[in-house]
Amino acid sequence: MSNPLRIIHCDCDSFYASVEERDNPALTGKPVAVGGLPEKRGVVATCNYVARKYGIHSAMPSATARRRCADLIIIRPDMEKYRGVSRRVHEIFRRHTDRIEPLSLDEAYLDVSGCESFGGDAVRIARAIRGAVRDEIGITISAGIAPNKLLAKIASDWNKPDGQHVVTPEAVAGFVAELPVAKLHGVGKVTSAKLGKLGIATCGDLQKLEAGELRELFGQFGLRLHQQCRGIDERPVQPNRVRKSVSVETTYARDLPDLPACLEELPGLIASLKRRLEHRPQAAAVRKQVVKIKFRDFSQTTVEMVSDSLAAENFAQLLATGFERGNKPVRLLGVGIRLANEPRSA
Ligand code: DCP
Ligand code: MG
Repeated sequence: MSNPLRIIHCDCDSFYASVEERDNPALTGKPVAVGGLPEKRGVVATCNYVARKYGIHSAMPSATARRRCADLIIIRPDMEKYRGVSRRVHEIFRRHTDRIEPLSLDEAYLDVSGCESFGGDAVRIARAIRGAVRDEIGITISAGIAPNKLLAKIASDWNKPDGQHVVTPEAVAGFVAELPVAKLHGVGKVTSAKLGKLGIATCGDLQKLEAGELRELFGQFGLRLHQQCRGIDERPVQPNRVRKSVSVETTYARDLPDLPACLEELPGLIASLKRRLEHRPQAAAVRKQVVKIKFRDFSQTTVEMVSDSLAAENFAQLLATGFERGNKPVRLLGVGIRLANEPRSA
């Protein structure tokens, strides 16, 4: 019988911050965040584990983070560098399998069933990957090893940072019993709240609902919940998953007062969108152009149009339409594109 432990979920530890620490040993042991500046209304992209002890986390305003820890060292992100490190991490993955599904720069699922290295032993493969990432790249990566994607992803968090955790088929029932429902794939705030009202907090609680009841409540997704809360997940690892959209956005230090001020920002945003696209591994066809606007009162709108280009005049038109909807000062602007599912053959 083939080894049931076939999925490894790999996730680098405090990724951007670890890369910065690697490159500047003087940072070792100090609280470090990577993100925007507090005085420019920046946010924390990530922070190291020393900073996490102060309650600092991703997406927190940098000003709040600095209040929680006066000594916090804040480093501006260097995306080019992180993309380079990500490519090298992926090269290490590929020594063991081609079946790799990237989730973000620092995270991927690997299907190692039938792999030759270590006789396909996922636990040893994970250990080898982690050793190579540490020795050759100089950062740490955690891994979860399990029969499926759902369990592997949760397991990679279990012994973070710099650890791994295995969920054997025998351990699945115990593993999910106390697991909060919010950890399941597709369960966000809305579903969690709906379940909470029914007194359901853990997968163990959720198991008490019949498939039919869950279907009543959540439709088709309810049936997947019925499986997921038992640790069942049949989603395959999908290599070459094509990203469906790419966008860039900026929060301004001072609100942009009117439409002309917004239009002035467009060329810069479009230029950085183009740079972002240049670094994509595969070129997919453009299907839509999108503009996102967040107003001073945090209300937000997006406008999109069918298009196969990045034409500046289209972005300008979308911006004008979106601005009209709020007609007040703007704190954030974003431009992006949606892509076709099929990669354009290069
Ligand atoms: N990131 C970001 N903004 C967020 C979340 C993440 O810019 N709101 C970036 C910075 C992270 C990277 O993506 O370094 C990877 O995200 P993770 O969620 O994996 O977080 P970390 O790798 O930083 O930490 P962990 O050790 O929890 O994986
Ligand atoms: Mg990570």
